[in-house]
Amino acid sequence: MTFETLIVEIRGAVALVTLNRPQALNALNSVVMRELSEAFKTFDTDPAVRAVVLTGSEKAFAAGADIKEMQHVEFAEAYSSDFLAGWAELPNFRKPLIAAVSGFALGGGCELAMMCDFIIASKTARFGQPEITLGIIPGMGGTQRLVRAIGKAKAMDLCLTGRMMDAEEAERSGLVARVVEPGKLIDEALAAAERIAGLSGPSVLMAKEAVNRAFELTLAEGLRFERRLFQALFATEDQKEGMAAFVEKRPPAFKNR
Ligand code: CO8
Repeated sequence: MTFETLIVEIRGAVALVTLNRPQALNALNSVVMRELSEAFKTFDTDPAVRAVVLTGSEKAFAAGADIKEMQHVEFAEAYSSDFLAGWAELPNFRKPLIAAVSGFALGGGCELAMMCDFIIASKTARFGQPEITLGIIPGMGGTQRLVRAIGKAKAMDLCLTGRMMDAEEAERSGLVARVVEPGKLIDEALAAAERIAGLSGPSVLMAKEAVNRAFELTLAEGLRFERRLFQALFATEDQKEGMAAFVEKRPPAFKNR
């Protein structure tokens, strides 16, 4: 796959996607949006890709939506074209998706990281929603996913002041799953993705689907949904294999069915 704004490398069962607009600190323009959507559609239908890592550069995961591209947009045009709606497709990606964040993850960059299943951050990572300093507000989850990730107090602090938080604060707040030394970021993210890719495909997809439903459903409905998926997994060969392997004290050989 060849793109203008992305580098895609297939490493075994894992696709490593690197945002590649260094001249603009990986600012997210319409080309990035279109190319990411295209890449993820391909991964979704390619059985060889079993997990994805999304990263940026050492200096910036992404410094937000492209301000130069947005600068002259008018309301009527934004509303009629449902400006930015294309980004809403990404959370529909069904396979595991890890964000590996180094440097700035600001505005749309922080929102893009939050669309991933979890975030592994380098100690150099800085997260923020600086839209308020531009006379706008977050437009792709900064006022919604951030509240669910770190709670109202911190989300309000970030959205109203536009300040950045470092990796340590982000981990403490629950935005980030792991913080690693700068040179170890990609290795750690790839290792996590490879570990997931080696597990049973149906249970991995169902685990992701069930966790995401927690954001949409009441507790009672969520628990019922989880239980039905749990029960369904007993129809898979991989459940028989996983449990037999445990009992026989050997590694499982999953077949993804
Ligand atoms: N858009 C366009 N260009 C950018 C952006 C951006 N968001 N961020 C940086 N750049 C460009 C700069 O203009 C500069 O280019 P040039 O050399 O041609 O002037 C180059 O990248 C390097 O940037 P700096 O010289 O500013 O680098 P510094 O190290 O001095 O500063 C900062 C780094 C602090 C990250 C600074 O660049 C900055 O504040 N950037 C803007 C951050 C921001 O406000 N982001 C929010 C944008 S609005 C938004 O994201 C709305 C979200 C809507 C939903 C999107 C869905 C995904």
